[in-house]
Amino acid sequence: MRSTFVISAALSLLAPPALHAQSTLFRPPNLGGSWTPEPGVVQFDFIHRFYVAPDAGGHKVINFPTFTLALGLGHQIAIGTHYGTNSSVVQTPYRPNEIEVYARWRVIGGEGQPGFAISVEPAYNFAARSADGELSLEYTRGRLTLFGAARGMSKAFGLDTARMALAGGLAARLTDYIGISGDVGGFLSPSMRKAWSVAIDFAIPGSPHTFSLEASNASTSTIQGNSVGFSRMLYGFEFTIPLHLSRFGPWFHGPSAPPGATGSGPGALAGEVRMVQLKYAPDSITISAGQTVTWANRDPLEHTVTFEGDSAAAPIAPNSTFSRRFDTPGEYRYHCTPHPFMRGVVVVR
Ligand SMILES: [Cu+2]
Repeated sequence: MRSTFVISAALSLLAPPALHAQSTLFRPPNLGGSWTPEPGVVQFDFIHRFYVAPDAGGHKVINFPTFTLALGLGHQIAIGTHYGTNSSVVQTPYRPNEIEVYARWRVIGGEGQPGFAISVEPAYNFAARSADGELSLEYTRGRLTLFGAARGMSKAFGLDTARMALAGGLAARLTDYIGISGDVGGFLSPSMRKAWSVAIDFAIPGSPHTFSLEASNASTSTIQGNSVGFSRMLYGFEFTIPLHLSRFGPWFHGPSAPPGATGSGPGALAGEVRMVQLKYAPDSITISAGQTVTWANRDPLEHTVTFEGDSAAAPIAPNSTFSRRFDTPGEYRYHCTPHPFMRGVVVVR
């Protein structure tokens, strides 16, 4: 029992928190998949692809960046935008600035969860002036996720042509930190070049970031850009940056009043739980309905008090407190998100 605890504690410290946070280990480069940031999380991704063109007297690097900015709204819904600055999607008239706005709803499933995940994504591409959409299906078993997508565009490439594209891919996690992924997709018309990609994906230990090294012939990461191959092979990378907005609370409130500290009646304090040496002390506290518990962080690192079903608990800075009032009798189990082996319970009578 004790050795199990020590092992699980050690593993929890080593486990990358990125694994379930819009990680490139769970998506091939040219498929949107079912990526949906958690509520209150802004996802910033940067995809940079390039080729080296022979130029007069030297070499010139031609770059194809796509920025993704998305916000999780809760209920598995996200809104966002993809912005490709050197797009080859719309050629007549040439519109290299390609902006796509989208919403995505993950109807079932979750990132890396076993079984199926399905998401729907309506979008609008301002360069093509086209209403686009993607229906995405994923199947995860162990370290492997398979992907399929059906795409529709009302005005593909800015031409007056509605088109459909299909795509498929896979992501295989060789370890918790390293994966490989790839995909192929395109229009049903055989005259149009298919888009493809291959990548090696890394989770950066101890951070929420993931990183991919990619090769692909697709220039932008929009529904249209992911559906057509360009005349050259591009190399590049993708870097994912989830921004938990609650982390920035101390900028505005000072470290002694972290966001997420729920209001509480000052006279109803029932007890204090300290967070010290990676433990809640005491780890079980019994109070009466209507009373408030305060957690005080006495460790030199951030903890959280995350109740079951509460995905966006705010970090509690060193020497800060968090209070919650409990009005309904019951057992309230909680843990620390960065240190999941830290567990406690509030019993309300
Ligand atoms: Cu902790």
